[in-house]
Amino acid sequence: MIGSKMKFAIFSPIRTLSCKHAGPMGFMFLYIVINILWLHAQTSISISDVWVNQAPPIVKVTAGFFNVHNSSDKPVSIVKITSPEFKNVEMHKSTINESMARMKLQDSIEVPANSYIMFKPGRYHLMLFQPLKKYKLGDIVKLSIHLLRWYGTNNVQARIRHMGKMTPHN
Ligand SMILES: [Cu+2]
Repeated sequence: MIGSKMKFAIFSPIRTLSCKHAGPMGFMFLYIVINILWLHAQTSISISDVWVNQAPPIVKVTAGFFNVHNSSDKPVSIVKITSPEFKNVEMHKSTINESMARMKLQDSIEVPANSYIMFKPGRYHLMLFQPLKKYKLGDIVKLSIHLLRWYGTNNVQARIRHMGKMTPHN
């Protein structure tokens, strides 16, 4: 009866968890699962080349860019981006429709398995509204990239750069 023994070995921690008086074994099991998921999430998503455009002082909105690489075998979605240094941050996608450049608010952006997405002028970009202070070239601003479910949040630092004449919407 090896089969039933194995079944018990696999399902008993789950049964322990669903039990009203979850014992130390149940907590240990949960702790291990959370750690495995956390470790997996930490190693599967990497953010690079993060920068924010230096807008003229009177302009209350600017654009931000980065690359996101998903090295896991499952798609991972970016669901929100926040910054303590801007009142609001949105994710946008630029498109050209009947030779008119438009942008669309994105509730979430999925990074396919073993792939990457580049946020760059004319494509995906961040819109950062109402900076809480003035920034000069080379300054650092903080961004938090929130991922779906247990993938958690990546806190990154963005450098203030100048993107020249190119706007995120063309
Ligand atoms: Cu936009």
